[in-house]
Amino acid sequence: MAKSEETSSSSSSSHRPWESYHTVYTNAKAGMDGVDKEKVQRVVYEMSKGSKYFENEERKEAYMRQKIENMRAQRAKLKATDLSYYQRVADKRISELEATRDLSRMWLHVDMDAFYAAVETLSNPSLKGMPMAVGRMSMISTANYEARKFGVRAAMPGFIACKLCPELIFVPTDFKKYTYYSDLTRKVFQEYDPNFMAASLDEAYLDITNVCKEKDITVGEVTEELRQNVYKATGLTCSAGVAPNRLLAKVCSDINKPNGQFLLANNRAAVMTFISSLPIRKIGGIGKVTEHILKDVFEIKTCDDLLQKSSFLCALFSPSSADFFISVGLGLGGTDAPQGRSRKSMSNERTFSATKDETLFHQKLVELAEMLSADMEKEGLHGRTLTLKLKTESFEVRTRALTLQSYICSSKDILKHASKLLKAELPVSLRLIGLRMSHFNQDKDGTLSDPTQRTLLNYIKPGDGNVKLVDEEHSDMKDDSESHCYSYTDPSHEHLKESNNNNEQVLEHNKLEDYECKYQIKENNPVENLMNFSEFDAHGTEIYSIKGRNQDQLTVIDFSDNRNRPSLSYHKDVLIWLEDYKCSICGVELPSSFFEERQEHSDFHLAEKLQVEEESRPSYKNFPLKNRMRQKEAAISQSKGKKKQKHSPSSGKHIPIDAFFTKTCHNL
Ligand code: DCP
Ligand code: MG
Repeated sequence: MAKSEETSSSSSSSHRPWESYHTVYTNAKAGMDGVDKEKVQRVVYEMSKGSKYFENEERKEAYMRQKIENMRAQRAKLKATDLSYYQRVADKRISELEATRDLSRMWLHVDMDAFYAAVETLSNPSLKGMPMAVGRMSMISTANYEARKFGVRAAMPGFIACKLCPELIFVPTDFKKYTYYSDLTRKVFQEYDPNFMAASLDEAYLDITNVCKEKDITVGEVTEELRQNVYKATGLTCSAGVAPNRLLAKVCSDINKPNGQFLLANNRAAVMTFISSLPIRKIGGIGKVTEHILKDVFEIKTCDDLLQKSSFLCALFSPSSADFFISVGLGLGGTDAPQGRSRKSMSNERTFSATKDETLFHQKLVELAEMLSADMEKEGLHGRTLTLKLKTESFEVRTRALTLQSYICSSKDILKHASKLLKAELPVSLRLIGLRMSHFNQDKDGTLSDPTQRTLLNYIKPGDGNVKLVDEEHSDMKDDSESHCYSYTDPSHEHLKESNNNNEQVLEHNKLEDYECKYQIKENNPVENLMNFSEFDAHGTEIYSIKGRNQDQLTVIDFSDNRNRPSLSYHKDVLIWLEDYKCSICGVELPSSFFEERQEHSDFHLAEKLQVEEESRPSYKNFPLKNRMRQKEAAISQSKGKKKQKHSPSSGKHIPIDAFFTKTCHNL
């Protein structure tokens, strides 16, 4: 069938279904310019169709289409008078945002080339020149540039990569090695900017304004020198971009990858020229869904189009989303010195001989809480996310985290929450207990801001829609079904900081959901909005990724409620990002800036889990493989014929698509 589709002269997309099948791994990365994108799409499509992963992709696609239709309908309702009004609103915001432009700093974004793959090649030089991927059959963490020529890339399942590149060599991940090399690079970065911001193991932002003056050399020379020093220290190459702000610096570092650099002058004309033809997708913070909505509803393809269509954006998006889009159109981004951000977490731990002695555990917790509190006090820090680390007798490492609604610092508070986390684990035999505090809040002037002002938690009422949250008032760790909130900050999204909300009143009448700025969720139906925003959920354990614009947080909230899902108990395999970057299920490391890849990765685990659950059903096991395949084929051709007809809940074979929209259908 694939062949006839391939040779078909018809250009109709229904004959080439893969053309509309976009996953994160059909999106080009550096080194993939000459790749036959259609071939990659076709292989990905052919190899994943019929799988749970595929079904989930279809659900996401359907969800996105609905969003687009909603927006189109809203757009069609705008009258000429509305548009001229919103043009005035937009013009005002453009001039206000323009007034914030700061061209006084030079930011450098440095990103290692094919990082994990390059490290593996250092340890095994025979891999040099061979197409190679780091990861497993289930998922690839990265691929070297030789493999990328075949369309193989990070976040792609290994079995698909093998199809694209049969010669592909797989090397398993080894995080110790990557951390070691990352530390070496950071020592170099430190010499150029002691306050550099590490965005992940392989990338960092440096303010090189001062070092250029001190060394009295040009920006280009400093960049060249830094890259050489990284190479000397590690044997690894990196690429860099320099621009007047971090948002643009990140875009620039990708331009001459691998082993290259790109400098954007710090003057307005250069910035505007650069941004004018830049595709919106190149911007960190504009992912697949946003890209499609902007393209399909407003014909916005380049950053300049964002300015041209600013009246529509102001009319149909929340003020903060519109501000973000306009500031991208103006080429604005974060320029401030990241004070108070250098410390992301503080932790301590105690090792002892394995024991079940709960009195000893308590004693250790008291010590740890006191030490942690003292350390935090020394630096004037207050934190919201407390993580308990345990190592069991059998060396299994468990981490349990909770995010509070208010900041804490006292040993009493730390102990109270740590004890709750520990209690849920008892009885247990342990050999290590550790505590970590993260998610600090300290404004530049040292004052604490009010976390209740802008946290997502504000918009979720505990108990609403079976949502359970851990916060000061509502945590109930006695319950078997734990809940975690896990938050992290993405420095690359600093430009997304909410600016003023002058337009709030004006735009209030727009009933369009704010699909990105969840902190503007209407209080009256918060869960619904969250569901609308979440692009995936799970059977039994629901994980919602919410892209928060406030304080640039991306928050993953685990809403586990087993009442509605009796067949599944709370699973240990809830995906959270340990230490801000490690997948708690498979250990794959994904920096917080890879928002979309993280979603994709979560989807993958979700699909994997659903597949396992389905296959473990007695009816499934007793059903011979051949028949199962036939049934799958039949289901595919049936669904093709019926154009995405929803599965009936009674069919029992697949999770009905409706199940994923139950809380939102009346809203769509
Ligand atoms: N990574 C991952 N899974 C992803 C993306 C990245 O595990 N989906 C890991 C492996 C990468 C590292 O993060 O080596 C850095 O990510 P980059 O996007 O910077 O990719 P690379 O450094 O591998 O390649 P390059 O930067 O040259 O494009
Ligand atoms: Mg890299």
